[in-house]
Amino acid sequence: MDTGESAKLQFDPKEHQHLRYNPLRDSWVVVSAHRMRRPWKGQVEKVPEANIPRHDPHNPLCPGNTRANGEVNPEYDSTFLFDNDFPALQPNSPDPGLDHHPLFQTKAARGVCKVMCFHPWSDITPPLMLPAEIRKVIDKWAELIEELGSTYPWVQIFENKGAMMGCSNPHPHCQVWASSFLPNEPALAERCQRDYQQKFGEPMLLQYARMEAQAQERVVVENEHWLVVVPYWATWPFQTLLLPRRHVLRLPDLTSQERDSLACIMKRLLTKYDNLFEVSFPYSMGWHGAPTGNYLKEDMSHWQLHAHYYPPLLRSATVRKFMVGYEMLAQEQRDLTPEQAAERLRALSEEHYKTKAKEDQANSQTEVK
Ligand code: H2U
Repeated sequence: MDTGESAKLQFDPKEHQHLRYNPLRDSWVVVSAHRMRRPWKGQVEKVPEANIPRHDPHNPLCPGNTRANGEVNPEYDSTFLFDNDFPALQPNSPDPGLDHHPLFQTKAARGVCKVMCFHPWSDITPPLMLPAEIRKVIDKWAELIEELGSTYPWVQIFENKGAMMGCSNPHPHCQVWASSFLPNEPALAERCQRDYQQKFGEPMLLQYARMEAQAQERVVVENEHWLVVVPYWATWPFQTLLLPRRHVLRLPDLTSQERDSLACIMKRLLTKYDNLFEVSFPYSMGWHGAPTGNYLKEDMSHWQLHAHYYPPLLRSATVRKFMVGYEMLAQEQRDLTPEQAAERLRALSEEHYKTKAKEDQANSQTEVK
């Protein structure tokens, strides 16, 4: 395996492939940054639609329009929450009964699915919303965790942004699925954080945020209450992890000041994302906090609230990272180092390219006059 040559080389993470450990998933990722140099002749994605109308009379998510189930949306002027008309989880599904064979196991799955529109306009996205408007979304998220979490052990808030991430509608919105079971990803995060606290005596992500804030190498944006990093173990090219600096278990525990501060940091991060390739940046994002329902009565202090952003783009607005062959059959692999990704995001302006373009246009018109 080792030809003896490797001993003579000085390790450089940008040049030499290596493995990194993801302590939240108890798994490893292959980092091979030198692969960014390979030519790309593969699939080229469509650039996201730029001319979305503010109000489309046929879009079921717009104010005043009729949805698939015949219900008419109110003329909402802020956030708007409704039950998903095509829910993957329903509250009253019958029990499948038990099959005791280990190869044919089944369990009951119950829950509710909701959709939340962020804003009445279809031509706006979170980075272009005002911090006060994002704050309303955060308050609604916290309310939903409180309300649905009073009975359900897991409430997953997630946003699929852009057609590339399977989003079916350009209107700014997220989904909320509450389930009677702890899904695989949070169950893994639960086990890993519990084990870490038992072994090292501190919540994993609290310690992690402190160490990243000190090192600065992978920090993208930060403020008094929050920190965004490209995690040491990131798998998606420009994946980020949003962490509070204080120990917080769940969204409803955030103070008013922390929520305002969260709205600001989300806007800064998402503006940088859009500025990277001057495109409305696609991603799937979601919140992970301590489980709820019956877990509310248990000590969950090993948990730390956090949000994951998983964007698929790699090289440009049209070339994405595919998690296919090796990733599906062997192990996750990434092409640029998390430090390189963080550096690129950090260097980007916090003024949105669309806002800047409008300002530049206005200035040039003033000069002509
Ligand atoms: P996505 O864009 O992430 O697919 O979310 C849109 C959701 O909105 C989707 O889950 C729901 C779809 O079921 N929806 C309704 O509930 N009613 C409608 O009339 C259209 C879309």
